[in-house]
Amino acid sequence: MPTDTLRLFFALPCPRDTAEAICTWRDGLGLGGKPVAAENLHLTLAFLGQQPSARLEELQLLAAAIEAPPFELRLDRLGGGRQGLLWLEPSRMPDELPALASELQQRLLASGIALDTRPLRAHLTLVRHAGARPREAHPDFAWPVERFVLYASENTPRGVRYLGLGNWPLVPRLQLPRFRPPH
Ligand code: 2AM
Repeated sequence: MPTDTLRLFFALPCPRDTAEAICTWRDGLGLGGKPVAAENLHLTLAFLGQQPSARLEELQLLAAAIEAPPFELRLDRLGGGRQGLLWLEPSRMPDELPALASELQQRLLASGIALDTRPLRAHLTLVRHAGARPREAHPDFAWPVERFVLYASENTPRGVRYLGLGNWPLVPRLQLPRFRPPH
C-alpha cells in the first residue's frame, strides 16, 4: 500500500455469518459478472477517496467523537445501477442510518474533506458487471449494526482488499428517568 495517500471510506461491515448467507443466496441466482467476496460485503456511509495518510489520526479522532445508537439493518430489496451493478438495499430505511451517515459527512466536510455531493443511496454491492438481473428475487437479510469502520481500499493482484483502520461502537442513548418536581 502506498504510504503517502490512502483510498478511504467509512462503512458498516456485514457480519461474517450474514455475509456467507448473502453470498450463498446470491451465487444461487446465477448472475455472472464479478461477485463481491464475502469478506468485502459492506454498506458505505461516506466515501472519502484518496486522502493523505498524514490525516489518518485526525479521521480516527473525528470518528471516535461520534455518538450514535445501534440499530437493526434489514436488507430486503434487490437494486441495480449502471454497468451491471447489483446490490441489496432496505425497503424501509431505519432512521439511525441516514442520521449516522449525515453526522459523519458533516464532520468530514467541517474538516475540509470534499465528499461526493450526491445523496447517500444506502446499498450493499453484491455483483459488478452482472450479466443478468433476476426477475424474481426475494432477499431478506438483517443484522444488528453495532459499530462502524474506517477502511482503506487496496488493489492487490488477487483483487480489492479492504483494510480496517479503526472501528467505533454505536452506543445506546442513556435513558434518563423523567424529572419529577418535588411536591
Ligand atoms: P459501490 O460498491 O457502489 O462501488 C469502496 O469503494 C466503497 O465506496 C464501495 O461501497 C463503493 O460503492 C463506494 N464508493 C466508491 N466510489 C464512490 C463514490 N465516488 N461516491 C460514493 N461511494 C463510492
